[in-house]
Amino acid sequence: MDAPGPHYNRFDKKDLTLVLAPFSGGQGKGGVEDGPKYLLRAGLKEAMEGLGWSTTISEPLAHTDFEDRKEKDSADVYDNCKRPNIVGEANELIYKSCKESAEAGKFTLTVGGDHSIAIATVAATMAKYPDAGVLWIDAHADINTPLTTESGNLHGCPVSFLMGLDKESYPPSLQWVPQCLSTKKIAYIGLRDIDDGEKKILKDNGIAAFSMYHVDRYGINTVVEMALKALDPTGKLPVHLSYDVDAIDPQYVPATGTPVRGGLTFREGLFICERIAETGNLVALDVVEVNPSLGVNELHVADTVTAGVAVAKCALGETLL
Ligand SMILES: [Mn+2]
Repeated sequence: MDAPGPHYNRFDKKDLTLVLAPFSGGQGKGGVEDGPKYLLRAGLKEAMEGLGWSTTISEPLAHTDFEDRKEKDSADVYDNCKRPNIVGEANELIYKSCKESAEAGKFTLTVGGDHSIAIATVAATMAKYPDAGVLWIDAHADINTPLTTESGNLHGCPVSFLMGLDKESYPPSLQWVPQCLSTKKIAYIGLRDIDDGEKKILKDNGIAAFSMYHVDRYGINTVVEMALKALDPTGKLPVHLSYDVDAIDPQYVPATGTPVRGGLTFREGLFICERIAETGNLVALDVVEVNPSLGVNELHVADTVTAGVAVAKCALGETLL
């Protein structure tokens, strides 16, 4: 095993694509589309470069006004699902960018936007690394299907689309999504707000799900080890980290769409990233659900945005010493 500390031996060079995904159509609130802008303003790109990553920005959504369509296209519904057309189209564009990055042998860092964009990011990782596992850090499981979702917001459904759960219920605009993720290749950390339908899916499929109870019971270090083991007992396979900032307690990360009390401390949230970086297996990272519009004051916004940048820094090699 490598010495402690971050490793990126899977990459010949430290080349990184920073994919901007300013998309809010997976949920109803405005503002999360400004996440990338605020993260960049807080120095995200420079931080990556400071850690030795040659960073290229990719803007797959630059030519389509999805916000305008979100506002005006009231016909964009399918059964229970809200805005499936823009979710499907935006994800197709993001998928192309992420896949291109992965195929070029680069690390892919995607910043949202709401968590519906992980349909694209995970599918792209799986296209290049079919044996990869997904570590999903979140207060929510995001594994509703069109049949179980109560809100109809598709940011609560990306995992089910990737798995092909209840696939007969999918809107046409999402039928392109490769059903690439096995129920054995995802592990959750941070869960604390799960719908009844989701609980049943998690149980019926034996999905590795570590809630805040497990974090309290075993401590974050043991929980991360258990999650990694569940994905890959050998510790050798690639890992995609999909990080919803609402996993961290709203005390530290208040400006997010669906905050839930009782979350990870700031250090626990960063430790997960540091530890995954240390495995040398991380190939892609998503940082999602930073919503600058939902801060009650400037401090809320600054806390949340800097937490998002810190997640990326810790995953990409920053250490305390
Ligand atoms: Mn989420």
